Parts: sequence; structure tokens; C-alpha cells
Amino acid sequence: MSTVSAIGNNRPQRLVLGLGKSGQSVVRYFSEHNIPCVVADTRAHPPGLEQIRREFPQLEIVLGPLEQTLLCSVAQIVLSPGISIDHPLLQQALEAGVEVVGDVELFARQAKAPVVAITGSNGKSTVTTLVGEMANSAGLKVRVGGNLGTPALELLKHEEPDLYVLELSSFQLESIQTLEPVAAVVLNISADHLDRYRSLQHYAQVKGQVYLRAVHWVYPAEDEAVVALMESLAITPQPQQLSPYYSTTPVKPGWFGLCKDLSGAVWICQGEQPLIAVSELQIFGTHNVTNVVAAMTLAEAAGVPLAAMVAALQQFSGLPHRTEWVAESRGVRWINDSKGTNVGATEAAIKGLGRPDHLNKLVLIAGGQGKEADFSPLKVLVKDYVRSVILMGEDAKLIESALGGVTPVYHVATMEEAVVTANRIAEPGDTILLSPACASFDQFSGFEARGDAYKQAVQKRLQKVVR
Ligand code: UMA
Ligand code: ADP
Repeated sequence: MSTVSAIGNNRPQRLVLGLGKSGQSVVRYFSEHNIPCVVADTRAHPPGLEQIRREFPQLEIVLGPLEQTLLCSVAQIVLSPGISIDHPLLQQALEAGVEVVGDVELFARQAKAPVVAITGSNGKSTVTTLVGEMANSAGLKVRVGGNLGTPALELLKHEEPDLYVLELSSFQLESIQTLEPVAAVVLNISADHLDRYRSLQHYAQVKGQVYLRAVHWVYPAEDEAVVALMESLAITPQPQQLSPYYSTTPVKPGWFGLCKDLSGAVWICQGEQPLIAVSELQIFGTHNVTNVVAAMTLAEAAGVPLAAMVAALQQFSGLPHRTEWVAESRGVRWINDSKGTNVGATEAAIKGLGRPDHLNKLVLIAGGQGKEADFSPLKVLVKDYVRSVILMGEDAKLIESALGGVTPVYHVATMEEAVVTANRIAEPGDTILLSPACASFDQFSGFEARGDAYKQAVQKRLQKVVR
């Protein structure tokens, strides 16, 4: 353990645990409110260290393995999402009467404006951004953040807005106690973070916490896993709290879903009222149509008028690294889905983009850190939709064995090699899809760096081919 600077024996009663983005936002929040705190991080060089030292030279920062004496000597621990509340020393602190909260809980205790809360295994960032865009288009003052990137406490910095929209991860939901969202959703449940949770059920139960104090329970009515999760919660909502949405026809009166016009074109509608044709959306893939109906249901619960929702949808072309169009050359499409960091996301990207007609095929680039996932659900999809799989990263071998030889597999060491190989294999009409089904940290600083490496390698390769 090393102490960066000490302020003596009168230790503050609040411990900020973790010095990443969340921890730094908590230190600044406490400083603005003149609340003394001490900081700890298990890492020798946490990312915020130098910056926080410059800003707060007197702050006590304890680095290295967690120590029970420190954790049990304070009244409150503000836990970063990267550390599990099930850590034995945190459990001991809880038993000793220490309050353990996260940064989002501190936010919830101060925020006055209504909050829309969005969780799920996949689609959170897209839906969160869309709800923010819809509210913005209605002229509301809206602040958007949470797991999306801007820590919740940073959203409190200016005067109160009309609405907050928060993306919440299961990690953050572990330490939220009083948040009362005007609308909350679990978008879907598929295996993720199984290196942190005891089981898929444990992970799902944590996600379900988002509903507990919500006014409107927004949910995908056709998703059995989410419906079962809602039924398993300790609280039963009143019928008027339930706001279902549909990803297929038919639609029930008042609810958002899909319908077909006489020509067979598919529309997003509310009840029988068509609102926007799916072909008019700027984002593609069937999973994104589901994201759109989820966002509309949440926005309606937050008071956003339909016209503003439609206007936002006409403009929204999606977030980078989520089934993002990169290039098209020789009749081959290149798509960057680097944010496909779990099996469910990659399944959605394959289904959303591929065509099982055996004329247009996918070349899939995947691999990285698998987070102890079971890759076998990919096997049947790969068999039907994918010409070849190119694998890289730590768990490439695990993915290969889960695919059971249904399609040719190529192993590569770098993104550049992956792109060169994909370019060689792909035939006109194919789509080359980077959707790793894995985290990126074995080879990259994050999914953004991985997606950027892909895009750069594609541009470089295509320039060479054109010359
Ligand atoms: N860590 C340690 N020791 C510590 C504290 C953290 O080793 O003492 C490690 C964690 O295990 C983790 C990394 O450091 O590997 C970062 O953890 P953190 O809690 O410091 O993270 P922050 O920088 O505060 O960022 C967090 C979210 N990260 C995580 O939950 C891991 C960010 O989501 C989020 O944008 C940010 O707060 C602002 O709210 C990122 C993420 O990967 C995008 N989220 C996961 C996901 O989407 O799947 C949940
Ligand atoms: P999250 O914030 O939950 O990671 P994103 O909106 O960033 O969600 O999308 C991440 C990836 O998840 C996308 O790149 C895509 O592969 C997949 N995805 C997006 N929406 C859905 C959905 N509704 N269902 C399943 N997978 C999805």
C-alpha cells in the first residue's frame, strides 16, 4: 500500500473507492460541497491520479490492495462501478454499519428533475442517446449520461434541466438505493459480465433493480426473459404503470410497435397510427428498430410529444461503433460493430445485417476477452449467415471450438491482418462485419480504439486496392 499524501489521523468519514471517471467525479462533487473525503484505488496507477493530485494536493489517496481497517473506519463508501459490491471487504464494511453507495446514488439524492433510466445487456447507449435527442427536439433542457460516458454527478453541475436521461449498467445498479425514475426499462437480457456475477439469473436480478421505484415500467412485451424478470421482482406494479412495446406486429391500442401499410411497407406506429416508415430511419438493423420503439415509449412517459420524436428519428444516424457503416467497395460493405462486446450483441448484429439467402453473406471478424461467456449460441447463426470467421485476441480458440467447424475460421494477430484477410475472402455482395462478441482490453484501450483501428485499416486497404 502506498499513500500519496496524508492529512493525519483525523481521517474524513467518506471514502471514494476507485479513481476512474466515476471516482474523480465524486471527489470533485465532494469538494464543491466542502465534504472531506479520502480516496482509495487498488491500482498502482489509476487513470485519474495525476489530474486529481494537481487539483487536490491535500487529498489522501491510498493505492494498492484494499484494507479492511480503511474500509471499516469510515461512515460512507462511494463505490466505483468497476468494483463489485460483493467484494468480501465491502461486505464486511456493510456488516460493520458502513453505508455503501455509488455515484449514481449520490446523484439521485440531489437531482430534482425527472430521470429516465435505461438498462439492458445491449442497446443502452443507442436508446439513451435517442431519448435525449427526442427530448431535445421537443425543446426540453435535457442532460444525458451515466454508463454512456459522462458520470451522473457531472450532469448536476449547472442549473436543473427539464429531464435527465441515464444509461445504467448492472455495476451501477448494485449501489443505487433511492433513484425514482419517471420511466425505466430493461431492454433485453443476454449473457454478459459472467466473470462478475454468480449466474445469468444473478446478473438479470441486478438489472431488474431499475424498475423498483419507477413510475412507468417500460418493457419489451415479446421478450420472455425480461417479462419473467419483472414477474420475479419483489414489487408488483399497478396496471397503469406498465408500458409495453412491441418489435413485431400487431400493435395493441396506444402502444408503440410495428404495422404494415397496404404496399407491405413496415411502419413504426402507436396503436394503428403510423408514425414513421422503417425505411425512413437512418439507423439500420432489426435490433435498432426495437431500440426505436423502446426510446419512443420512454420518451412518451417523459412527456415528449410524438412530432418531436419523429423529427429526432429522421435525423439520428446512430452512434459510432454500433453497426456503423464504414465503406463500400467492389460491392462489399464494411461495418464497424466494435461495441458488440457480448454474444447477444453479435447475434443481433448478424441477424440485423445478414441475409440468410446464401447469396449475400457475412465475413465476421470477432474475438478478444470473452468474459467467461458461452459462445455456442453463435454456432447456428454463423452456419446460416457467415461465409468465414476471422478470429483474433485472447479467447479466439474458445470461439473457434464453440463454432464446431460450421464455417472456415482464420486466426490473425492484429486488426490490420484481420482486414487484409477479410478483403481477400469477401465476394461482391458480402458484408464484412467487425462484431467481436468480446471485450477489447487484451489488445486495445477500449471498444472505441478497436473500432478506430478497424476503420483505419479498412481505409488503408481500400486506398491500396484503388491505386
Ligand atoms: N478498477 C480497479 N481498481 C479500483 C477501481 C477500478 O482495478 O480500485 C478497475 C475496474 O475493475 C475496471 C476499471 O478499473 O476494470 C475501471 O473501473 P472504474 O469503476 O474506475 O470505471 P470508471 O472509469 O469510473 O468508468 C465507469 C464505467 N466503467 C465501468 O463500469 C467498468 C464506464 O462504463 C462509465 O462510462 C463511467 O463509469 C461513467 O459513468 C464503461 C463500461 O465499460 C463504458 N461499462 C460496462 C459496460 O458497459 O459493459 C459496465
Ligand atoms: P450498450 O450501451 O448496451 O452496449 P449500444 O447501443 O452501445 O448498447 O449497442 C452495443 C451493441 O449491441 C451494438 O453494437 C449491437 O451489436 C448490439 N445491439 C444494439 N441494440 C441491440 C438490441 N436492441 N438488441 C440486441 N443487441 C443490440
